[in-house]
Amino acid sequence: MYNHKEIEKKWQKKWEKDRLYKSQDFSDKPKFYCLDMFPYPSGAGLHVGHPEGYTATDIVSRYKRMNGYNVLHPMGWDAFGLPAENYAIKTKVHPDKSTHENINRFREQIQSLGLSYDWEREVDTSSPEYYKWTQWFFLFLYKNGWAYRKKAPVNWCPSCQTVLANEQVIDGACDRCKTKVIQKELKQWFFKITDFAEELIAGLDKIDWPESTKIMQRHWIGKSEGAEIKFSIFNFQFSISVFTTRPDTIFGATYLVLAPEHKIVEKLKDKIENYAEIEKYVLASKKKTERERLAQEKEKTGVELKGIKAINPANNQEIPIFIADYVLKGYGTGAIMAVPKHDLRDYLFAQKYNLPIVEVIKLCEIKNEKLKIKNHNLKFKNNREEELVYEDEGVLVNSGEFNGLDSEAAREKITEWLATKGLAKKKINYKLRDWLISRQRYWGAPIPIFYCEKCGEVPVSEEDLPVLLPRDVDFMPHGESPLTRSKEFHKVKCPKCGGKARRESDTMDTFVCSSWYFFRYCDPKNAEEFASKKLLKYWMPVDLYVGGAEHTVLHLLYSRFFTKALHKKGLINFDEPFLKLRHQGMILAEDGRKMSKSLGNVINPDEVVEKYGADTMRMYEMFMGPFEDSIAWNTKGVIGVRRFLEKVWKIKSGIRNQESGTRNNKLDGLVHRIIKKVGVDIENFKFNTAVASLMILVNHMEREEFIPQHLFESFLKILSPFAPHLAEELWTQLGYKVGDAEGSGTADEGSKSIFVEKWPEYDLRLVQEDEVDLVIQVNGKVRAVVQVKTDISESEAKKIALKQEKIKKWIGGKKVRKFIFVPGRLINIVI
Ligand code: ANZ
Ligand code: ZN
Repeated sequence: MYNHKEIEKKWQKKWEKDRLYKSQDFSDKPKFYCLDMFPYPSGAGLHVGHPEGYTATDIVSRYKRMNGYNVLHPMGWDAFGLPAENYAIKTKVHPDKSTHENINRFREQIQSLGLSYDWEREVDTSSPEYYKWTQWFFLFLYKNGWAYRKKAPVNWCPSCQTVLANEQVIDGACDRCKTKVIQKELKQWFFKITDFAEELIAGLDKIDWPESTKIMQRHWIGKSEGAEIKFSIFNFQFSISVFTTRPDTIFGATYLVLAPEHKIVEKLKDKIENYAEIEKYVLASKKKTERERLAQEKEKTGVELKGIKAINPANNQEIPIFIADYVLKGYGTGAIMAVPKHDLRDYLFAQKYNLPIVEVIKLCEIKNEKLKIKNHNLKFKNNREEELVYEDEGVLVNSGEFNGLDSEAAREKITEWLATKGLAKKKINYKLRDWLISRQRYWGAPIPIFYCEKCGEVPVSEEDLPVLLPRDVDFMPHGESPLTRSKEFHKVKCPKCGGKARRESDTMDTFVCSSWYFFRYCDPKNAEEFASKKLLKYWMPVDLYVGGAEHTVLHLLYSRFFTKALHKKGLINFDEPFLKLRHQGMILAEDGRKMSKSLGNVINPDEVVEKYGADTMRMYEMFMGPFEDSIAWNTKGVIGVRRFLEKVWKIKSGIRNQESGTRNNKLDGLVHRIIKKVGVDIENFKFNTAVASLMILVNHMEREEFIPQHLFESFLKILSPFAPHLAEELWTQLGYKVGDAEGSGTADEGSKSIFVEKWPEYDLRLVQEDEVDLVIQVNGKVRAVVQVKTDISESEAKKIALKQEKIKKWIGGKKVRKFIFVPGRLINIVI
């Protein structure tokens, strides 16, 4: 009987004892680095979604090993983070304790799935051995001018007296107490990811990632090309620069709008007649979050700076200047030229404040088909405003000497023209902002900086790392970083002058920890470097990276940024960390909804493993459907997979070890075809069809009186990445000694696991034998070729031939006079 409980535990122990999955640093074999996104060890334990990706990488890892690769397949823990701290606030359990309990549970759960990780490389981002190097990365960026401090707003809950992460702010209110969240300015640390904007875009072209993820990254970086144009202020020495992507519309710019925080507002104080009103507006907009300010549906508000005017450099007209919160301080120059006829936001604003609307771009119907189509889409988008606002490109009107040019040419010409007068320059802007890494939190890696009364900001020297996270900290919210109150932590002297100093009390965003963990796996025990150059050179870049598509834009971007920074400084010889990326789809509950505790529809992986076995669980998750698709759990499907494995177990009793020569021809061909198919499917992440092929094969074998052992062995080998425990068990039962799991401690001489076997080769002849190209002729002329079974009958061949669209066309409704059939080769239709 197939007793999964006994088999699975037994082999898991044995594999661990034999260190079967240990990766060798350096080897003659080609290397393959196969990585999972490491989990956050949450209190809820493993979710059935985790094993989906983990099984996929496990299959690939086992397959690659059997194909002669030296595989690095590690696992670890993204252990710092807010949930553990919140849990601590609620229950008073120290985050270190709860986190490590969770890690132990996760590890056990993962191990129960028989995943082939090299556990000797396990990393835990909350351990000092690890975060020492997270701090090292901070210093590395700092020394190169890529880490700096500036004031920035944080979400602040006045009732909880604490800083909130963005995800803790729900509809502008504190997630916990529902108090309205305000913005508070704090001095915080940033990483200068913006220095790498261009490289981060360019690099995407050379990596094999899902197109949708690349698009999200490009979008996030948000490159836009345009010009900075100077508008002088009437009767005043200052001018205002605007950033625009549409210099072609400048003759239609009928007013300027500044962000409320724009510096010039203060400079113009004496000139502005309604300064009190302006100040009030500025104050009010400071209270809004950026998201609120940008909300499309919100009515636009603003105030005119009375008493001053700007001059449109294209037509020298005097135009009014407003401040309005729909213009953001942090983007472009924080000022825009408003073109109400051709920009919807400007249009709505102009309507409200009665400002002139001038048309300068017209759709040219005859000249340009493409524009017509674009315009059609726009109408669809804007519906009501469609006649009034034209946001697309076209031909210039009301634009002096530029009339008649198309937008693209006009952008160039107008920018050039203004540039000769020193009023414009080409400019590229990025939406990407520098990465704010300060967290006013306890459970994270301390930022290795001192503040000295005399010397100011002083970096901790590398020899003094790690800056240990003090253990006895009151992490209850008191309105400041919890580390501020640790006396122990601040008992320090300035390393430069020996004077009075204190440590930075913010910790780092946990995304910093996860931006470099894949380097650490290459050399996890190294105490001198985050990883040795040699090992990085050997193992990196990651050949295959698998994880969910949600929440990964930032992680993937930050990891690429770290890689590019190291590369720029010559510390590594590659500049993209993840060559190939794949995302698994989401596993939904049986009812088709998202699994959630409150809906009570969560499937517990432990129960599935307990009841049906890890091999069933693994194979079922691979069989559910295409790997990237979101699919609902189905217990009937689980049972089906279990039955399949039981069949495999039963078939084994029909194995005959026969002399060669007595080949089972039919089965031979099928086995070879499926060896090929499973290999190709694994390479292409088509695990579901690989499992389906294995099932077809087993159904055939079931019908055979006996099965030659060599064929069954091949079958076991291709089954083994999917159902490793069962395959190993049957492999030994066939007489391959793998040693006794409870045995003497050392692996026996000659004990050979199925996983050190070679992936079976297929016989090209046998693969092809089963299918042939059937040539279809009409009146002796070749009109089509189709793939058919080798042994196709005449009547089947006729049917297939007549079904082909091409053939139907050639026959054209005429009567068929006769068929000439050459078995396995050709059919000729005579009309
Ligand atoms: C004039 C104009 C005419 C514009 C027109 C658009 C259409 P992207 O593509 O996102 O870079 N803009 C510039 N800085 C801004 C800021 N700080 N806050 C809000 N809006 C800002 O968009 C660039 C366009 O967004 C710029 O081009 C500017 O409006 C606006 F028919 O200038 B445009
Ligand atoms: Zn000092």
